[in-house]
Amino acid sequence: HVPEWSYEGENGPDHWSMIYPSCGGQSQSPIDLKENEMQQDDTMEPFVFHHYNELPDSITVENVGHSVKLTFQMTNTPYVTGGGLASAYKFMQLHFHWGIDDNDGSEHHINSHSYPCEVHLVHFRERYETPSKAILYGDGLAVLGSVFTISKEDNPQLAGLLAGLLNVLKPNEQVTISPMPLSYFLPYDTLGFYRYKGSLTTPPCSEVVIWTVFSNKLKISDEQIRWFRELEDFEGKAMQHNDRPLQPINNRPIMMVTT
Ligand code: GRE
Ligand code: ZN
Repeated sequence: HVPEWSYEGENGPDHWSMIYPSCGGQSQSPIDLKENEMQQDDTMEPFVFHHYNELPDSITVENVGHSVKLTFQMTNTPYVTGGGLASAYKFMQLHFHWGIDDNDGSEHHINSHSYPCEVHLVHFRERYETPSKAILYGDGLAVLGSVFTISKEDNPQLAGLLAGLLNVLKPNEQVTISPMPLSYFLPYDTLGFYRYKGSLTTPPCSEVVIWTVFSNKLKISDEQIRWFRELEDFEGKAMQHNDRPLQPINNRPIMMVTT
């Protein structure tokens, strides 16, 4: 199976816009989040995370060929309000981006520093009813991103997920893993964050995302991150990295929230 896009070679990021025009747009993600070029916003109310601490009935892990995606089966769908968002955004899925080695792999950079891994919690605006309708609007999605730093010790909160990866080594494979709360994928302190308007970081690169990247970091060990790189892509090759290169900011305002 030859994919329409990939992270290397003929179908790599420089070529995405030939088939997916939005990928060549003016409000693309990811970007370098430089604090000295941001405006401080101390009027924004904090986020409120609803049902993020509840245990789901189950979690499905799927190899989607260019990443690994988790969906949560639960009675009360988690949703987020506050944090400068206009209204409620419902959780859809989370997925990861990582790099060839521990020196890079995060999609966003913070003060020109790249981190080895980044998780994206993708939400759609509830008033648009479905994800497919939401992506027709510039404020259709809210993605909450967190970068990881390397810890000496394994992060025990990731153990269940990483064990599951062994069962989804090939694209389209799925496995159910033991339930854990969505809050495991948010940093402990979510008060500090960066905010800007951007895009999906994968084709079709739709410019429909209100981005939040938390300034606090999650933790993962080098041994743990290696499991992600073992996953196979659509071409049967190891998914060594799936981080899109930095995109131009083009004068977009970037806000920094610390209160
Ligand atoms: C991605 O595929 O990486 C992605 C989405 C949706 C929102 C943001 C994002 O699928 O990075
Ligand atoms: Zn992503």
